[in-house]
Amino acid sequence: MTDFQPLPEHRFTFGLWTIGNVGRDPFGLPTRDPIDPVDIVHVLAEVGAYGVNYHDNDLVPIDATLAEERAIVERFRKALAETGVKMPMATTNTFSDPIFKDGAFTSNDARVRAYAMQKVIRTMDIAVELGAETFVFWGGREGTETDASKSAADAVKRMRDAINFFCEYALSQKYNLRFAMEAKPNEPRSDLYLPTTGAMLGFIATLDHPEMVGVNPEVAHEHMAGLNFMHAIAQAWEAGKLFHIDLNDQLFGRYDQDFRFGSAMIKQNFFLVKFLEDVGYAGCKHFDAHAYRTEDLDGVKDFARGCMRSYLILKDKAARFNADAEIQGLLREINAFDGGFDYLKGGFSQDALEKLRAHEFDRAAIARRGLKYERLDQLTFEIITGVR
Ligand code: DIG
Ligand code: MN
Ligand code: MN
Repeated sequence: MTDFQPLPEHRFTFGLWTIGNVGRDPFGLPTRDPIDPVDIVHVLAEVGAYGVNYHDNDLVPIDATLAEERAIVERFRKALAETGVKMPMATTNTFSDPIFKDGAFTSNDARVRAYAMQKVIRTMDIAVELGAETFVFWGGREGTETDASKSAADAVKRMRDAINFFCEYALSQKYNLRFAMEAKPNEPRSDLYLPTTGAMLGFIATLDHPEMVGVNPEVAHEHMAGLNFMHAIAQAWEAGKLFHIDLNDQLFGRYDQDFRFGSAMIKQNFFLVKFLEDVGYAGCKHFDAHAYRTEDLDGVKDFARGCMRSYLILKDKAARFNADAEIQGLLREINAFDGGFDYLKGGFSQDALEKLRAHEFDRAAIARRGLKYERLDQLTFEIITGVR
C-alpha cells in the first residue's frame, strides 16, 4: 500500500486560478479573499504539487504598464525559483474582459480579434520566459447566443487564422512551444464553437502546422456534452494529440462544476486514470478545478491535496486491476478470438480480398458466445470499492 503522497514525477499541476478561486458564482459574491500569486506558489509547494499554470491576468493585471509587468513577472519568477515549483503551461484570458463579450478570435469586430492576438503574443513571450512548454487555448467566449450574428464557418476560419498566426510566431521566435486546444460545449456562451475534443481534432487537421497543435481535454467539459471522457482522450492519444489534460470532476447535465478530481464520477475516473497509466501518459496532470464555495483557505488546501491523493488512489486501483488474476484471465478469454485473419492485418490486397470472399462464417455460433462482461464489470466494481 503506498501512502499516496504526490511526488514531482507525478507532474501534478494547478492553475493560479484554481487555488486563487475566491468562491464567486453567478448567484453569489466571493466567500474567500484573493490570494497573492506568490502565496499561491507557496501553497502549491506546501501541498506537494509539481507546478503552477499561468493565466496572464491572474498574475499581470490587464492594464499593467510594461514596467509593472516586468516587476510582477520577476517577483513571480523568484517565487518559482525559491520553491522549485515549475510553470509548464500557460494560457491567455480571452474571456473575462468586456471587450471579449462576443468572442476573441471569432468576434465580428476585427479590432477585438486583433487585440486578442496581441494579448496572446504578449502572454506567449512571458510564458516562454517562465519555462512553459505548453500553451493552452480555451475559447471561453468563442460562441454565440444567436446564430443570426455570424456564420459558424467564418468563426472556424477566424479561429484557424489566429492559431496559424501563433504557430508562425512561435516558429519565428524559435519558441519551444506546443499548443493545446481546449473544448467546451457551452457556458459562458449559449453555444461554443469547436465544442468537443473530437471537434478540436478535426479542426487541428485543417491548420498550416498541425504538428504543433494538440488538445487539452477537460473532464468537466466532455461530461457537460454527455460524453465518455476516457474515449475522448484515447482518441487524442492514439492520434498523438494528447498534449495536456485538465482533470477535475463533473456530474452530467449540469453547469461547469470543476469539482475536485474523483469527487463525482468515480468509475469514469477509474477508467480515465487506468488509461493514462496503462499508456504511460507523461504529460502534466493539471487539476483545472476549484474548492467548494463553502471552503476557507484550509479547505482549499484540502481540495488540492484531495485531487492528487484521489488520482494516486485510483492509480493504485488500476494496478490492482492489472494484477488481478481472475480479471486478467477473463480478459484473455474475452480476447481469445482476436487472432487469425492475419491476411487482413496488412490492409487491402487482392489476395486478402479473395480469402475474405471465400471465408465461410458460422454466424449463429459466433453470436451465441457469452462475453462475461457482467462478471468483468462486477470485479472492476470490487476493485474500485476495495473489496478486491
Ligand atoms: C477553463 O476550463 C479553462 C481556463 O481555466 C483555462 O483557459 C484552461 C486552463 O487549462 N481551462
Ligand atoms: Mn471547466
Ligand atoms: Mn480547463
